[in-house]
Amino acid sequence: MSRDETEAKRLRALRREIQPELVKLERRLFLRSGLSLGALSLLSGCDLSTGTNGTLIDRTLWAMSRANDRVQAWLFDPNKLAPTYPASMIDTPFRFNAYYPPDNIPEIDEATWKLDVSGLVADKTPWTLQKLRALPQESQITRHICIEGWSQIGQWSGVPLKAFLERVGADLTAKYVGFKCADRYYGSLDMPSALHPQTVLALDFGGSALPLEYGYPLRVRVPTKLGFKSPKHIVSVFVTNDYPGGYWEDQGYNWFSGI
Ligand SMILES: Nc1nc2c(c(=O)[nH]1)N[C@H]1C(S)=C(S)[C@@H](COP(=O)(O)O)O[C@H]1N2
Ligand SMILES: [Mo]
Repeated sequence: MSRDETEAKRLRALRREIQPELVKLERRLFLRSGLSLGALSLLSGCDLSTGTNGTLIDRTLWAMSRANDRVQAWLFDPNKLAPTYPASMIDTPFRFNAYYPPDNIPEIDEATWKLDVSGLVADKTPWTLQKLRALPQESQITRHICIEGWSQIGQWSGVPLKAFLERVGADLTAKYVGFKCADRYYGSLDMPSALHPQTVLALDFGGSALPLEYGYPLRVRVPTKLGFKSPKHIVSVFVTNDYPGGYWEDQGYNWFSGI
């Protein structure tokens, strides 16, 4: 037997050995975060499921199965960044998704639209699009992962939610940031995820104003979480210690759903 064959045999045996541990680990990840290993690897940029370097994968999985506490801590690390991509990887056309078909996208009157701010904040003055555009903007190319089993790469730009919350004098020690939308959608984030450097109030998609179907005029974009945690067409932001839930969360989806 060649050295490679011996190594492959050893790794296959190792994989068989850790299989029950892996199944347990994946189950625990799913229960804690609502993520499969596949979705987790997409969000984290960590190739856990496929690849060419079998040795590395096996070692990674082995390490994960041995270090569950570390994996859990890593899952909830608010500073862990979602992977970013080059412009050449942007998917066009981008997929539309909502709990209704495209003909039901809410109509927004730009002249009267405003973003209401309420709850545990010092300044409750509503915001216009013009005022939001005057704040420093942040742009990123990230992967949007829908729990229904598809993912696409897009470019979103806007105001980092952290900068916005600081600007309105939000109580950053509060537990939740909630959002209400122009349709019947609503959602909420844990404060660490709201303050995450990649979480933005997006005004632009692919370099121009958000198209109607992708959340005009303002949407939340949270690349460290599954797509349903990014409400479109938002009309209100509030800071609270009372769990606000969310459209899908209240129907059983895992609330955290991120890394
Ligand atoms: N207001 C609103 N926001 C929403 C939804 C919705 O139905 N209404 N659907 C969510 C889900 S499940 C996904 S996958 C994304 C889809 O965003 P896209 O249309 O830009 O792909 O929006 C999220 N935000
Ligand atoms: Mo979704």
